[in-house]
Amino acid sequence: MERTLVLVKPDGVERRLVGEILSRFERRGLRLVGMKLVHPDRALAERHYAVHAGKPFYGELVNFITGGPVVAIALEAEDAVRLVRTMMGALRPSEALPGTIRGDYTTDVQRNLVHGSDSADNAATELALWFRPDELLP
Ligand code: IDP
Ligand code: MG
Repeated sequence: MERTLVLVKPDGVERRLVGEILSRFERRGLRLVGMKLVHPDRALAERHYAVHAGKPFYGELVNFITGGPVVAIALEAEDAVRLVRTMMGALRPSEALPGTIRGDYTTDVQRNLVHGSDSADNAATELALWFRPDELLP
């Protein structure tokens, strides 16, 4: 079993899509092992997106992700990291297939509703960033 971090980004909360997004993962059969509504400060956002520091979209990205509350969700499944990435859909809107979260609900490369960890190592790091150990089910 593997765990991964999903964030419903501020646009998803604003658009009242939290339930819809969580529901897709639940129906698929992933196990919910942690969840919280949090308005991230800049320090948390900068750590979360540290890998993108220096890229042209980084400043705007940190502004966006700190612009409102997000829902942090910890999910468990076999191959959870890749499974979630597949269900999220591609970054480029023209490549996000119908049936994926991005492919069904957004055409915006930045305001794209969801974050999902992109490797097992990053999942572990990100889960530790967003959740205390006692906030996750054993
Ligand atoms: P991912 O979310 O599919 O893993 P990343 O390349 O890790 O994509 O980028 C992180 C986030 O940064 C994206 O989800 C999106 O919100 C934002 N982003 C990425 N590339 C661009 C861009 O070219 N313009 C604006 N925002 C971008
Ligand atoms: Mg990424």
